[in-house]
Amino acid sequence: MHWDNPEGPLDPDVSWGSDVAAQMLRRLGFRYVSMNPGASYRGLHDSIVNHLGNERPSMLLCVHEDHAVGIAHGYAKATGEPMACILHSNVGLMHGMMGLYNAWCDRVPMFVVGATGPIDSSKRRPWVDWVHTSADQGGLIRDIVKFDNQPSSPLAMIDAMCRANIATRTAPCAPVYICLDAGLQETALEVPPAWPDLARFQPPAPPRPARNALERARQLLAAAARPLILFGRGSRSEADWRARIALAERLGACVMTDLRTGAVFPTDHPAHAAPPIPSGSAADRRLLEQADVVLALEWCDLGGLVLPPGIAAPPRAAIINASLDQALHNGAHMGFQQLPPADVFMAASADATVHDLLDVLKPGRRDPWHASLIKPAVIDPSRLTVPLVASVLRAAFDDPDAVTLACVCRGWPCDVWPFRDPMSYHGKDGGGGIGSMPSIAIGVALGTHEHGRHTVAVIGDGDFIMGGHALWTAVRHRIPLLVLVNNNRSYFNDEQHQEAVARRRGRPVQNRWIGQRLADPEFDLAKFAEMQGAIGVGPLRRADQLKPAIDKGVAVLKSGGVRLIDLHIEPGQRATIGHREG
Ligand SMILES: Cc1ncc(C[n+]2csc(CCOP(=O)(O)OP(=O)(O)O)c2C)c(N)n1
Ligand SMILES: [Mg+2]
Repeated sequence: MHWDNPEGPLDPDVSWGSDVAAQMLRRLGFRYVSMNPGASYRGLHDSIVNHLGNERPSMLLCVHEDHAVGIAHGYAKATGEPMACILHSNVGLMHGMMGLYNAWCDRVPMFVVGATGPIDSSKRRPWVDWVHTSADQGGLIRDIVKFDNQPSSPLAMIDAMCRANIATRTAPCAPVYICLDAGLQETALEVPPAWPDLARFQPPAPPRPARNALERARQLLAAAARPLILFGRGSRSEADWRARIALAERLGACVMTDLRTGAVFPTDHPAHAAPPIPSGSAADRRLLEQADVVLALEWCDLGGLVLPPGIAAPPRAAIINASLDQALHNGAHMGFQQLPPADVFMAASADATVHDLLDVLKPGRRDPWHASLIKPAVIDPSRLTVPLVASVLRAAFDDPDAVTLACVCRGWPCDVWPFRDPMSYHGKDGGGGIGSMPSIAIGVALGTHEHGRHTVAVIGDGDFIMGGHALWTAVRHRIPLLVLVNNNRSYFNDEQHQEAVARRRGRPVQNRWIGQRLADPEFDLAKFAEMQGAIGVGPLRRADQLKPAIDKGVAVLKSGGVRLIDLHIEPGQRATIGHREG
């Protein structure tokens, strides 16, 4: 990766308000900061460059604040750690807001630094400082961050940044926002502040299940003949991954996972009994109807799974729900989903619950009670389909299990490409805000590259066209990435919605494409990539073009480059999911 080195002597003295904020970013351990520049934080910008030497943190220059947030989001998905991100005044914050909403819904940590002012109006430059000053800037996003603060002195800055750091890293995780007054940033300090001992300002360990709730769960699970485990959000740790497998094998459970969240359980394990598509498949329903105990571990939408529209009553199974999510529910947005019923509700970390259950359940090993309902994908080598793409891509790597899929498009065949470790796949955008996946994929690549993994992102054309100018940042900072665009020249998800509405109303379904097709002209995505310094290939229209293009793409990825392959996949060629999204 590549970071810009400043020239000339660094100023080691902490002599300006913004030097304190820059020092705190370093002391809190932030290695990178994604940003788009702006005068509201010109003080902090100078401190990062000329006081810290653009090192720990190093700046990742983005061409849109949505990218700055998305990259921090992807980095958190891959590493479980927050990345810092700076958003200029109210306008940069407004640009970054959709990404923040995605990050909030995805429950990832993120340390967002903002700026406003000068709050002291006598220090404001005419016009621009006035339009870029808001009375309560944090109020724009208060509903989608865990903590926000606008400190008014260097000591208050230290306090606020320590507190925000603890908040964002405490489960359930979510972004935090510290807004720095431009006037305070540019105030000369008489003496540098005393730094806190950060070892004494660490986040608490995630809460474990209460003893009586754990005992009740143990009894239910020990007596269960057909336990079903729903593994939702979980850590990236190998030890937690192994513990989940051990729990499923101990109980003889069937397991479900969800493509909305990152890999938490091997999809090719015999216990993994249903395809990991978002909830609502026929296989999901069959398992739910037969299970006698359901153990939900931070499942992202338990209410929607057990009581979707059209289902009159929840399954008969006893439901054990371990989740911390309720700590983030507020009245502003309904991302808390439908209220799920629970016979045992544990306000506990899902991963801690797995370990605690293993401690109290009798040793042993049982086979899953139901054979897998995952149907093998049909691969027709003569047609350019998503399953063919998956199988050609997999064959192109010597060690495909060392590849990280930042994201996959609809219809991705998890039997062709199983997830076998916590770094193999990183889930969706969290809030359903499209345009974010290119940036999230770059953040994932940044977080995984140092672990020797290669990152591939499979992105829809609508999503890519909205946010694809994020590729420039990957090229600029030498973050290797292979992007495959599943290009059906359409917002196809929404074509399906229009078709459904027309059917219900007895109107012509053939008009479903109007206001949806991305054609006449078609986007030239290869040029779009080339324009940003990446290598762009395509459009590929025939199946026989796939292997040579993917083989070259993998070679570019391995040599540290950024390559995009535009794949023209016929509209309509994707798996239908239970509930359409969007
Ligand atoms: C910011 C935003 N705008 C619009 C939508 C509505 N929407 C949901 S999916 C979708 C289509 C995405 O197109 P593409 O990435 O090409 O995937 P496809 O459905 O074609 O597979 C749209 C427009 C959204 N979810 N977010
Ligand atoms: Mg599309």
